[in-house]
Amino acid sequence: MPSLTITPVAGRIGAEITGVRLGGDLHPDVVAELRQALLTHKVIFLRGQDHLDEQGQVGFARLIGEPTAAHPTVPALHGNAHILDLDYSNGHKVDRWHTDVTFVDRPPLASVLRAVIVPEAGGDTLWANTVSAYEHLPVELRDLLDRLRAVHTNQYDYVRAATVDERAREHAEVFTSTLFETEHPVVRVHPETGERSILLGDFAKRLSGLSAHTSGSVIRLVQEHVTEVENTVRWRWSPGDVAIWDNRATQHRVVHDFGDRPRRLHRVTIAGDVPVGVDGRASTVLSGDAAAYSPIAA
Ligand SMILES: O=C(O)CCC(=O)C(=O)O
Ligand SMILES: [Fe+2]
Repeated sequence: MPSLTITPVAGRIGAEITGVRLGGDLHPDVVAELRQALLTHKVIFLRGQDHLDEQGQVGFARLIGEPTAAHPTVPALHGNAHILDLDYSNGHKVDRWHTDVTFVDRPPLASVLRAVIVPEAGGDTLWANTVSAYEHLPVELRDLLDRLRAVHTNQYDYVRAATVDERAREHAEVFTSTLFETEHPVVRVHPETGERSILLGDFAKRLSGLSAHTSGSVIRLVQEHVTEVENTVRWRWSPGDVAIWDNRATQHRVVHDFGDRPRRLHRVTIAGDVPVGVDGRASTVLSGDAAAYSPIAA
């Protein structure tokens, strides 16, 4: 079995992996190595996976865990119930730092994103390491965040998108068609590594027990810290590239600098567990039932 190579891309996050042809038939030893690389580097990149189609992408994802439905509210790609079609010409716009699907009580463990059509330049994606972000905070701030909880909701982009254009408004209507609201700890304990990780991002709307004003200030302060460039990696896509991130230890966002040029990616998310805070308290649902979206990972 040829062994794979792991080359870090940035100082604190991201690694490129070569010597692997992704698919549903990967050797368990290779899957174990990929999983370990994911835990260590938080996001891993594999170029040249042009052979992968939707089925192959889902088949590979199954080796990592159980695929979720495409999304709690957005319909799947026609023909495959697990694929979210991120087609930016459809009014889709996710240009804010976020962790995927944190408005439910069981955000995905990982996301597997495959580039189908990308502009020749522009449309890179950024990831931030929410574990190193936590570790680089002074202990006084870590202590504060350890004790906070935040309410995450999918009702976030409706008003903003409504001012954009018709396609974006329609997308927002679908996105928010069922209200989901979950209270998560601001610091979660990673179920596999035991690392502490900041759980915020753009779906976090307020901090429990604090005023809207104070919540906004604290969330902004933490988000600025999480997304400091030293804490990030940036990927320049080619068609056939696959990025896999640990959704329990990262935030990400697209760089929306490609105007109306076509850009289309397919995403599969893998079922995650219910986050647990430093005090042992799990996240709690305030609104919406995510059972049809995803099982809870053991
Ligand atoms: O389009 C991108 O680069 C990122 C989209 C995104 O947020 C996701 O795939 O979860
Ligand atoms: Fe995302």
